[in-house]
Amino acid sequence: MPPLFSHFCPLLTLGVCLSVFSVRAQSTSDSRGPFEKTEKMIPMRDGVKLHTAIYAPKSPRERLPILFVRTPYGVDGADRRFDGPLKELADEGYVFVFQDIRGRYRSEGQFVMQRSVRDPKDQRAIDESTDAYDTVDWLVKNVPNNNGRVGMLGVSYDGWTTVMAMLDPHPALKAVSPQASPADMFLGDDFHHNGAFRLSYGFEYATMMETSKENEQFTFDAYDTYEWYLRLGSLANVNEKYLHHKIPTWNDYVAHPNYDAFWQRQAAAPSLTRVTMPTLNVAGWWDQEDFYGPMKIYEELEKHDTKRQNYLVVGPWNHGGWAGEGNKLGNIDFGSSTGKYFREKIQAPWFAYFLKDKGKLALPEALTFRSGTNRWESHEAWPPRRNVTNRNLYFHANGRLSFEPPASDEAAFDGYVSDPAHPVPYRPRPIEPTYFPNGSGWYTWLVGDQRFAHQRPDVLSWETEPLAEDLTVSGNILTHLFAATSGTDSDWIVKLIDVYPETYSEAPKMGGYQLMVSNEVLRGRFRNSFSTPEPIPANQVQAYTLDIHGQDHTFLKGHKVMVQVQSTWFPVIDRNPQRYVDNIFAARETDFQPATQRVFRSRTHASHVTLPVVSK
Ligand code: PG9
Repeated sequence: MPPLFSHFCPLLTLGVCLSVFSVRAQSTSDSRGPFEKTEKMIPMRDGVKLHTAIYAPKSPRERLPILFVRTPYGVDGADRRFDGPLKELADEGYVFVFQDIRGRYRSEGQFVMQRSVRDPKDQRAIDESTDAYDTVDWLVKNVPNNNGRVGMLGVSYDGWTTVMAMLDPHPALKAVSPQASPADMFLGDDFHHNGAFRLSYGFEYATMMETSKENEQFTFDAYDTYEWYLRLGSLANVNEKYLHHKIPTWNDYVAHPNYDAFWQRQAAAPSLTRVTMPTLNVAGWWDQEDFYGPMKIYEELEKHDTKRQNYLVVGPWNHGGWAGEGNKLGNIDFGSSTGKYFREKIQAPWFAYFLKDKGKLALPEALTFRSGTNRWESHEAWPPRRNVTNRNLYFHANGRLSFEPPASDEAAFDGYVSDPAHPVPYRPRPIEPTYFPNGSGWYTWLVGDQRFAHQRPDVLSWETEPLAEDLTVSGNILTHLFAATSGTDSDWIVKLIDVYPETYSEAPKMGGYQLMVSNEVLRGRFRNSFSTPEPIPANQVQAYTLDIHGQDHTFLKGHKVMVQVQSTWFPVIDRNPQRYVDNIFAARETDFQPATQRVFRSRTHASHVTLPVVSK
């Protein structure tokens, strides 16, 4: 990430922390010639006006399509992106339009976090879809020399506003690229994963967005937020001590601890019942915010994609990482400029094809970057079916992992004590605030070396022998855990890890590196239903199925495959009290208790990870 862009920047793909820059001059000039900037307050159907910045090339050679971004993060300084993440598109030639969504920055109206889709029976209702529609309608009628076609794109929140626009689109909206858009905040994106609350992100994002109309970060009195969140104690203290019920999204977390109508209505996934236009879905394998979302959006649209208009690209990126060069993420080197490749060879030609009738479309159904071998791979479907066989990797005694199932019927298990008073940090401390202005480990924690957790007494590990040949996994990875807890609720966290050989000659620093390739958490109370939680019967073996997500990765010859299991991941996940309480947000200090955990590896209770293995 260029230094200018590395700070406090929820929308990294746009490459600018818009809120910290002041407005630039009205006319901007670069190698492509000057852009003329105009600012408009565009009226929506209910009279609310939205602040919109329009950048039109001053002397276009032809009538141009419009590329439109809707954002809650402020649009001032958006033209800086023409020399950054939007360069390839700017070189191609578009009118660019950036809009502050309702209630944010200089737009009128009220901001609602991921405003849910309107009731179609209510003629007067508005949502992000109607705001996009009304704006597109105004743009095609009022922007001089436009060719009548509009495209939308954006990352994360801006990806989600793109998804909303495609649900019920204006006829001039012809192509969209939702990138790292969340699809379901309870099941897999920013605020919860499988019902486990993402404490640090949920708290810091809600306060950043809802303290005022502009981004405003919560001020911690500790550099190491691990310490701060631990001192906070139970979640009830958030409103009692800090927020005083003033942050609507925090109040929603508290009022909706289960997957109820509130979360189901907010989720985009159920609305994706038709493909309304060509759609380029983009995701990053190591997206620390929204990986579930783009994969789910692709999957849902794919069910209705009779005209083959739904595409998927997944690269070796963190959240919005395709805005940068993409050669490296943290310590991991991918051997080429994957971000530049995406922008130049995929995104720019894709929009030019649909908005300008230019060129040929050479994109396969799904294009994924395979880490390990570090190559782009084309697929006829995602998850791929051709040459892929599911193979189970079983947990054994003495930390061994193997494709052989356990033979013995003995109640064999490995165990640990999970203590919420001493939770396992999710990344090595100090854990700076998420969008800390002086840099934060947040952006790369998913590729961090897992050795810091490996030998902890509250983390279990199993690993294979060094591989005799490459092992490629391509598709969705499932974990089947047979586990018992002495408590009545528990989190189960599973991490699939590529262990580099100690004699890693090309890069000695990487010797023994433990690279997490897939991971997930399941809050035990939701093992049978996300809507109706149930206590876990203490000390009884339960079967847990946990989707630890898709991957396209080669464990190279000589590397080992490792699985780690633990029950805390703090403070990215709040501490499960490990005593069942109806609403974890109302738990008291006295509800928190250590629990003895057992993970079974017998013939009848054979815990394992199912890998989609590619045959040669
Ligand atoms: N991950 C951010 C977000 C999107 C939507 C809702 C809440 C958070 C973002 O980067 O925009």
